[in-house]
Amino acid sequence: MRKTMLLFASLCAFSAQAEITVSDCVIREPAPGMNMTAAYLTIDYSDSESIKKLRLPSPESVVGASIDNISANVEIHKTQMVDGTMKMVRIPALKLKEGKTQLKPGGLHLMLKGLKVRPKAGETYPVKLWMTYTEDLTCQAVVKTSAEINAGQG
Ligand SMILES: [Cu+2]
Repeated sequence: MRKTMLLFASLCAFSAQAEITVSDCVIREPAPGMNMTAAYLTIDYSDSESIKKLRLPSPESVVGASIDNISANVEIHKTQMVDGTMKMVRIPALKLKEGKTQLKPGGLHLMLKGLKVRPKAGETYPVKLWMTYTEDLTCQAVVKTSAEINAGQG
């Protein structure tokens, strides 16, 4: 399955030049005793004329992610109200709309499960986002404490 997608992605990447950038990559320092944590980032996407001409069967999407040094199991989560409480729900893919898509506390985020190492505030790790059609995106994520992340929320 993954192989087929990679082949398709590489064929399409040849002709489709979408404008996609990733910024503000942050990994939350895991809480004591927790074997998982979250990562946040902002994706800025615009369909170029060349990608529109391809008449792709679905919007460009993030279908997964890897942060090899930390976790082999990264999921895309959204946060939603279920029976009166906020719950995290796994989604199979994150469809991109024109403009900015923010992964942030209390909303969409990457969930890093089964931590191989415990990231510490101040460290940086490469994050790779798996795309449906275009080349994988990468960014350097900075590890921040929960206090730092909460303070940056404004
Ligand atoms: Cu989550």
